[in-house]
Amino acid sequence: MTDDGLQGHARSSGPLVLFNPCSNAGRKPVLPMSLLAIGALLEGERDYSIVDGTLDRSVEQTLRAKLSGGPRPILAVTVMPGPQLEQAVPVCRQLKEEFPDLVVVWGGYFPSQHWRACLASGWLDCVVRGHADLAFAELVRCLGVGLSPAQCAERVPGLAWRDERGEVHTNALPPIPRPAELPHWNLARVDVPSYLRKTFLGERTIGYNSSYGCPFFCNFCAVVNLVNGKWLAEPGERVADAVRTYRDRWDVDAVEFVDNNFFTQEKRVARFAEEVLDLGVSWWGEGRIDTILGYSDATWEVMRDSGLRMIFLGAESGSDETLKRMDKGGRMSVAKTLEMVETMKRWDIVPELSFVLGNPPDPEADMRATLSLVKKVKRINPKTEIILYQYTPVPLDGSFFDEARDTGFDFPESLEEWVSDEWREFSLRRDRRKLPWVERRQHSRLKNFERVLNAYYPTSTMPSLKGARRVMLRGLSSWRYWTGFHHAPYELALAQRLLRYQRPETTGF
Ligand code: B12
Repeated sequence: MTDDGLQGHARSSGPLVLFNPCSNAGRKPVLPMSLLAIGALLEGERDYSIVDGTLDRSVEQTLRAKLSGGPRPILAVTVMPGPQLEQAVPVCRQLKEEFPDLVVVWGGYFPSQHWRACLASGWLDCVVRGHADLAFAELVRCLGVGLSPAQCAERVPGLAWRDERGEVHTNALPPIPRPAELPHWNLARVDVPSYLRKTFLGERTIGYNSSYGCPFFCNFCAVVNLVNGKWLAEPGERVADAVRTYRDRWDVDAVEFVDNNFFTQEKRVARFAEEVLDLGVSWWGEGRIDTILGYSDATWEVMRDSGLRMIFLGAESGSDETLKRMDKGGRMSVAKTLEMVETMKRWDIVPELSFVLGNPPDPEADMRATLSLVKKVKRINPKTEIILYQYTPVPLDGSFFDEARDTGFDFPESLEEWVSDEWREFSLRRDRRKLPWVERRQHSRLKNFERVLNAYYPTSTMPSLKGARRVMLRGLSSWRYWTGFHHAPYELALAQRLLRYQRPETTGF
């Protein structure tokens, strides 16, 4: 990286702090991979520290101390919709008051999509949208010589900023960098042992990300807004090296690949699996049913033998018509979902199916088709994990979003509104109050079905939920499961509360 065009500006290298707001009330820390990724491009050029709100219970004090070390500090924050936003807003607003020359920069899924609401706050200085590994390093260099975000605009792809008249602007998203060409994360920037968790996969589980993007355009998925159908990845060998390093240095015995689509390329996955065959590490990842169903038996075998335990798969709906309207694309169909759960039973790898229900315009019919498919899947492969999401709009023109808007739906225009209780629940994809086309009775039906399903088939991803506890839940719920009488399952709600029943999609494993 050169600093042509930056000569003549006095350097100011105040503290640079990368902040991961608390992402789950359960305080299950997940390696802040977004920040490790953007930090990697600064190594050797600009010092920085990473602060994690999920780990640090006095995070504001920590941030205050770290930002007090020099002129024009920079606070760079990664933000997902939901709990992270809820912590990021008050903390950043307060720190900006205390440090008037602080530059607050946001990045990640929420600001990449809702940059106008972010800039409308007045205290957030700029956003770098998209996969900003290279763009953020360029912004830091620019700010480092005393330029304002607006003055950096021509140099930073993906930048969204406010000009001196207060008007907001955005550059086009940055080109997605090639993960194979990016520097490795500097894991010395975080306390890795604090991120090792006991999960159903292993005693010492940690996360890794080996690719950016997804080649598909499902219209309920926010990833499309960041990558527009592109997918770029590290080669299998490099992924295996990362896992080997985890194993050798921290005795990791399980890895969660958080890639949006880890299984896009069979050759890469097979190469990775061959490379880690002897490591004794269990692993989990996300992929597409129609893609993986096309894999050879040899690839299935090496995946199983290399420790693959479960695959997160977007089954989405029990209606082929809805799959079409979702732009699921590829060769996806309901028949493929059934074929997949059968195939995975044969290979003894657990399918974790996620469904998106309550889609406009006819959520009733849509829900009926999907709930009956869920029962069919459980008959074929009872081990299948089921995740039921309420369709929650993402700003994607020409999709369900248009139909949602036709019913009066629209996003908040301010961050203060986004962190209100109703919109927080909205972001967790579990609430109907902001979804005009979903009636209360439909939503209760979904929640009641979910309650009964999770009692009759409790998740296997909760290490603490075994033996008598599982039998008790199943016993309590079997009459409801088989009669289909799901109304008012209070006894099951109480039992699950007593057992601290955890849902992987909100808190991770
Ligand atoms: C790990 C993870 C979690 C972890 C928490 C992680 C953490 N940071 O503490 C857990 C399991 C707790 C979690 C929970 C939820 N999550 Co989540 N999560 C992920 C996941 C799988 C990986 C994130 C990651 O580390 N990726 C790897 C890094 C390298 O990539 P990245 O994050 O995209 O970062 C790049 C860019 O975004 C950008 N960038 C990111 N941050 C920053 C910051 C700055 C300053 C800059 C300049 C750039 C930048 O540059 C980075 C490098 O290219 C993503 C999907 C995905 N694969 O990204 C979903 C994802 C972000 N989660 C999502 C959601 C919806 C949730 C939940 C609301 C789910 C729910 N129903 O409860 C909750 C809410 C939690 C919350 N808000 O606090 C959605 C967001 C969709 C949307 N509408 O925006 C995603 C996209 C999944 C999906 N496909 O829909 N999540």
